[in-house]
Amino acid sequence: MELYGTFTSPFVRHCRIALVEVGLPGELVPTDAAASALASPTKKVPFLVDGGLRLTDSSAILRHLRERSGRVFLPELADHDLYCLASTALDAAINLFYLEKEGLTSASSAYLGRQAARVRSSLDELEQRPLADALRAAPELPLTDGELRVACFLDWALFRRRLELADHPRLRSFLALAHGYGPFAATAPHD
Ligand SMILES: N[C@@H](CCC(=O)N[C@@H](CS)C(=O)NCC(=O)O)C(=O)O
Repeated sequence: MELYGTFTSPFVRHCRIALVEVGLPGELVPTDAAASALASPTKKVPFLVDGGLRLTDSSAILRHLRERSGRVFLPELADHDLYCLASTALDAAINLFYLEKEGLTSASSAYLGRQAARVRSSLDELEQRPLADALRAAPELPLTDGELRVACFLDWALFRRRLELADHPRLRSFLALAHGYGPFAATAPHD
């Protein structure tokens, strides 16, 4: 099984964590934007090749990995919503990141302003959600996929200096807990 992606992408990171967790043979094939533009119809990473199966989105890849190890992907509705909330915020934050590299900012576009507001309000909402902070008695337990998506989002945004968590103490302590989880720590973003 080959997972194509970069060492910085939070979507790829979530799949790398799942690959470690499920313990199936598989490897990350480093792929830059130019290569993914040729190799995947979405022109995004991650994408996955497993024999004759080709998957083009992290959600389908995670479902495939979880199901291959006999688990149900996102079995709890609340965790599924958490996953979607973090994914939407992450999509918006990544769009802003790419567009700002080209000189387009939330000050110059009403739509980008809404994207920035979406990231902020999602962060405020995440601060209120029950995450595996001090509430979780056994920190060595794997995080849920909703929680992993939140952790991948936050860690990427901090790595890229897209946000600070000064006003979000619960998210700060949640992320500290995630850093204590081996597969999360082992997949930290780097250029
Ligand atoms: N919905 C996709 C999003 C993946 C995504 O946005 N990947 C980014 C990297 S973090 C990408 O490849 N962007 C390239 C581009 O937008 O041109 C998934 O969950 O896999």
